[in-house]
Amino acid sequence: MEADFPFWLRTTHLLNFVLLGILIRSGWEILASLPRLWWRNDCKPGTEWLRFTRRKLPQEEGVYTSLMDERSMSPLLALPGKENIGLGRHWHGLGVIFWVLNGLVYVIMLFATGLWNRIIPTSWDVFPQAWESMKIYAGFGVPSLEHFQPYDALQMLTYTGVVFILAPLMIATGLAMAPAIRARYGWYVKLFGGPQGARSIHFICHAAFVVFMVMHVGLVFLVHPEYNLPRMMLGVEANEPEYHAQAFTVALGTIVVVIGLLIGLSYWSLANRPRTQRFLVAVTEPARKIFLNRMRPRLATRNGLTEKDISEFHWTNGLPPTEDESPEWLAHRENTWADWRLEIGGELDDKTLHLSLQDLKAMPKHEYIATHSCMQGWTATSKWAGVRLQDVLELLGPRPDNAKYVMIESHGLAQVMYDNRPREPFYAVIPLADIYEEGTILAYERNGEPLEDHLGAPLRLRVESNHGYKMVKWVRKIQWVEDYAHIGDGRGGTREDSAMQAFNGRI
Ligand SMILES: Nc1nc2c(c(=O)[nH]1)N[C@H]1C(S)=C(S)[C@@H](COP(=O)(O)O)O[C@H]1N2
Ligand SMILES: [Mo]
Repeated sequence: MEADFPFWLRTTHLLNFVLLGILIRSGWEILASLPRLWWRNDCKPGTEWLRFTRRKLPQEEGVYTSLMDERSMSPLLALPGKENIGLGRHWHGLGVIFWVLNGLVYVIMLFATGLWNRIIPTSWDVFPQAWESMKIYAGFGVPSLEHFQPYDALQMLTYTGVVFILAPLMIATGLAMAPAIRARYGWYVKLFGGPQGARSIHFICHAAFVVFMVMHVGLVFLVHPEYNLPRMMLGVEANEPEYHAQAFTVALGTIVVVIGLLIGLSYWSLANRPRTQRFLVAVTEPARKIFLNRMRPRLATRNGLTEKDISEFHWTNGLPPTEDESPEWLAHRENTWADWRLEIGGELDDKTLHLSLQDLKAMPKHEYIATHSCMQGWTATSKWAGVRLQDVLELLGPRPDNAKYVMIESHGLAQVMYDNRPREPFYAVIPLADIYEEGTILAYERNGEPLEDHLGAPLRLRVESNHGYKMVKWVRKIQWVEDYAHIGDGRGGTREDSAMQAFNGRI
């Protein structure tokens, strides 16, 4: 009877397995980049509720970077493994896009074909019946076949829970971690207790998914396999032993092939990381363009943050320049920035200006409260103040026609280069839309105080719809550019180059 397990059901089910594999394995890569979970949104060291590292964190701010906390995972477990958070995030993005599409097809077909009534309970009797099944399983028994029509009460409840509660919660908490969403719909992120609540719930739901998958696969082989497997695998209702053997082989073979494929993706990814990055960016770019790139922050009105949300602790990524890295920056700091100048202007401009901190402070000041999020997973909420990037750029005169981006360079060097060449100055390229959004400032103050050294003194960039890696600290120079292909490795920023992140800092 083909209708029982129709082709669309078997196909979406198989794809779901592959895509969940991609999501879980790339999720582990992302978690490994900061192997700690918090409920507190400032991620203060020592307040984790769960950690996967023995490393003890210093309590002092600004001496330890999140990059130092990253763990290397085996490519057998994580996608791709070996400290490749950028590629891990891209794989996660690809997984999400296709998993959500596949899930939509499944749910639409479920209702279109009426098969929904097999998994969604319509009577309260399902609870006592499920309880009975549970007692049988607890005694290592198996409910008898007539309970499976085709699913028993416990299965119905579990499937309904996974499809209609767990999966949507996974999507909802995933969205709540995107900086672009947080800067625009702060109230939404507060529903989960803030970004760290969302991150922790996302992790707990993932654990539930893993437990479900293990039990689900296990029970398929243990509970009336001669009845289930031929229907699921072959779409036939046949209890003859030869069908059973065939279905068993197909089921086991499929699992082995999928696991092999998932591990293969890791090794394929690591074999040529720039190529993997290009491939994953190309596949995920349309979805990024449609959903995240349009979101603009509404800092003053809608992010819902108040003074009460300001963090007690602020993580650091990237330590202040040292004597070898920038003697110049150190000399300016000694001199409390009196002779320090921000250089603005470059190839596309007919003039170059040198602005002192006093010049910048004399310009209109913009101040707001926002939550910083590092792509590795930590967050911190602060009140930032500074001058709008667009106001500073206007001092150069009208924007040159061919100017498409602003390139921002730091006094500091990149923490690492992916191919181990000598470290180059940290830089980021910001597209027009981000330059003109509310809250894109060159900040010289945090929480009403001059910027501290580790936070980017004397001047750092803030682009609230983006992840931290776009927000250059210890800014030295800004200029209009037409393209970024010729800058660095041509990916639009130090973290894009070295960690192979997306050009757009929203994921
Ligand atoms: N010059 C420079 N700027 C930088 C970095 C860096 O390593 N060097 N790290 C970036 C990253 S990945 C993050 S998350 C933020 C961290 O900002 P914070 O140290 O002020 O918290 O700075 C960004 N700006
Ligand atoms: Mo970061």
